[in-house]
Amino acid sequence: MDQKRRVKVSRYLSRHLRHEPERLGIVLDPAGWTDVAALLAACRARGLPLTLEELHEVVETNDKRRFAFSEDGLRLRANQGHTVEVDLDLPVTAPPPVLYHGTVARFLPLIRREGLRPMTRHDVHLSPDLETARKVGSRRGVPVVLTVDAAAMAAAGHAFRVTANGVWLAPAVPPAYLAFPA
Ligand code: HQG
Repeated sequence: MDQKRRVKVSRYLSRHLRHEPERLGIVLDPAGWTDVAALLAACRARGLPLTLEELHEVVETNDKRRFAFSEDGLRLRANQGHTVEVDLDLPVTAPPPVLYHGTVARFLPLIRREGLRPMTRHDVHLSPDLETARKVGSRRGVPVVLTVDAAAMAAAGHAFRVTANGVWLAPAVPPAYLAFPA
């Protein structure tokens, strides 16, 4: 499969496994899993025919490991980024001392006032390194990277979780824990 088709399939899967399963006619269980056979049948019926081998290729080569198979390989889910109600059942985990959040300048006035909020997602997404945060911010323009004092937040009782693909999640980040670039 060429890279262009991989990206197309990845976007298609993200859309339906995170946001609009009903549009494809698939069902997600409470933890976000969908049946692989039903998923492939739905893709075929809706005009994006995909073999099981191709699905494995997309999942395994995905640049951000956006998807994961269940251990028995019969179910698939998105590792993070949902807007539909799902409980990924990730354990609370001690974060690294510092995390990063990539955004753009136009959001800064509100972020200074109210901190980071999950907006349409379930959690605020935080990156373990600067480079990843820069990439996240650059989806919207010139990236601005905020530094999160995760150690202080955790010490104050805020819960952090980490997804299977290394994205750190927090319900919110109050402004007191944010450092803004000069
Ligand atoms: C901003 C992609 C105003 C926030 C990425 C961000 C990531 C506020 C936007 C993942 C705010 C939300 C998540 C506040 C936060 N006022 N704006 N109080 N608090 N914002 O897309 O973090 O390719 O929901 O800075 O790579 O950009 O989908 O979150 O700009 O990992 O796998 O509101 O999505 O991964 O945007 O990105 P998003 P995000 P995938």
